[in-house]
Amino acid sequence: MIRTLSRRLAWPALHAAALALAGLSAWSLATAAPARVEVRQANSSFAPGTLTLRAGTQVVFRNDDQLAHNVYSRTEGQAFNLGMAKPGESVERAFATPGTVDIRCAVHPRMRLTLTVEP
Ligand SMILES: [Cu+2]
Repeated sequence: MIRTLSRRLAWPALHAAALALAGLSAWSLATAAPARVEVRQANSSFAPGTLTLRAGTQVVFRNDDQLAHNVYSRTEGQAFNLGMAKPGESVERAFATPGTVDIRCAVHPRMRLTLTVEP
C-alpha cells in the first residue's frame, strides 16, 4: 500500500525533474555557452582555409600534424600570437572584434587562414 503510493508520487516528480533538466540544458546552449569552432592544422595547411563566424566565437586551433605550428596574426587591431603548439596540442582564442583577420603560422609562411568575424 505504501509502496504503491510512493511509486505514484515519485513518477510525476521524476518526470517534472527530467523536463526541468532538459529545459535548463537547452537554455544553457542557447544563451550561456560561447560558440566554439575547430580549425585543424594538417599537411602544413589550415583546414578550412577560410572561415566566417559570429563575434565572440572561440576558435580552437588543433595541430594534427607531425610538426609544430605557431598561430599568429598581425592584422591591425586583431594582432595575437598563440605560441608554438606541438603535434596533438590545441591552442585557442576568442574573436570578439568584427572584421577580417589574416591568420598565419610563424614556422610555415605559406600557411594562411582568412577569418571573417561578423557582428
Ligand atoms: Cu606551421
